[in-house]
Amino acid sequence: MTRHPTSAAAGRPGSAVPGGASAAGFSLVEILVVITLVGLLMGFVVLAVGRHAEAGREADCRARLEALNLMAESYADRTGGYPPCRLDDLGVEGGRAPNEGIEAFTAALRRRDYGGKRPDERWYGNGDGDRADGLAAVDGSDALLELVDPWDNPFVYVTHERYEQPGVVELSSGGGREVVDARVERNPLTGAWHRFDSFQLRSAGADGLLGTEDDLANFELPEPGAAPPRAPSGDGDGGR
Ligand SMILES: [Ca+2]
Ligand SMILES: [Ca+2]
Repeated sequence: MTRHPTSAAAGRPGSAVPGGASAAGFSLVEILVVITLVGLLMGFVVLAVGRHAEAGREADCRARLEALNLMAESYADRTGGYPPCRLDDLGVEGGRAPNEGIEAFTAALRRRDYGGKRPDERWYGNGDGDRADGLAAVDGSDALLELVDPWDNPFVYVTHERYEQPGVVELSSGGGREVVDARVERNPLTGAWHRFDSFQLRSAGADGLLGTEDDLANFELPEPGAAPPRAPSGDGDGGR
C-alpha cells in the first residue's frame, strides 16, 4: 500500500498560528475581553434584580396602604370613629413620641374587643422598642407595636383633628435612625388639608426620608419642591 505524506502536524492542538494564539487556545487579549464581558453581564443582572426587588417592595407598600386605609374605614363604620392617633384615647397611659400616631392606630386594630379585620401579622414592628403598661389589657401585648412599610419604617398616621400637631416619628434611613417631624399635606391648589375629614397615612418610601419623591400615601402627594399651598379657602380639599 502506498503511503502519502500527511499535514497532520499543522492541525494538532497547540500548533502555532500567526498572531501568537494557538489553534485550540485563546490569546491573553481574548481572555481579558471575555472576562470583561462576563463582568459587565453580571453587573447588569445584579442591577436588574435589584430594580425588580425594589419595584416589588413599592407594590407591597401600596398594597399595605390600601389595606390599612380600608381597615380604618371599616373601623369607623363599626365604632363611629377612625382609629385614634393618641394612646390615651384607647385608655392606655404612657403613650409618647415618637410614633404614637401609628402605635395608637395599631393598638386600635388589635383591640381584643374589636371584631373587625386585623392587619397581617408580618406588618408589625417596633423600631423604637417602646412599651406601655396597661396596653396588654387592650391588645394582649405591652409592646407599642407599629404597622411598618416594606422597608421596616413605621407608617405615619395622623387623624384630621391632629393635622396642626402631627407629632414626630422615628425613621431609619441611610443616615441611621432619626426622629423627625411627621408630615401632613395640604392640597397645593386649594390650601386645604388632604383628607380633611378623615386621616392621612403615609410611608417615607425606600429612602426612609419624608417629603421626597418616593413617599407613598393614601392621597396624591404633591411633587417635592412644588409651590407652597395657597391659604385655606374653605373646608373642602378636592384632593381625596
Ligand atoms: Ca413602638
Ligand atoms: Ca421618602
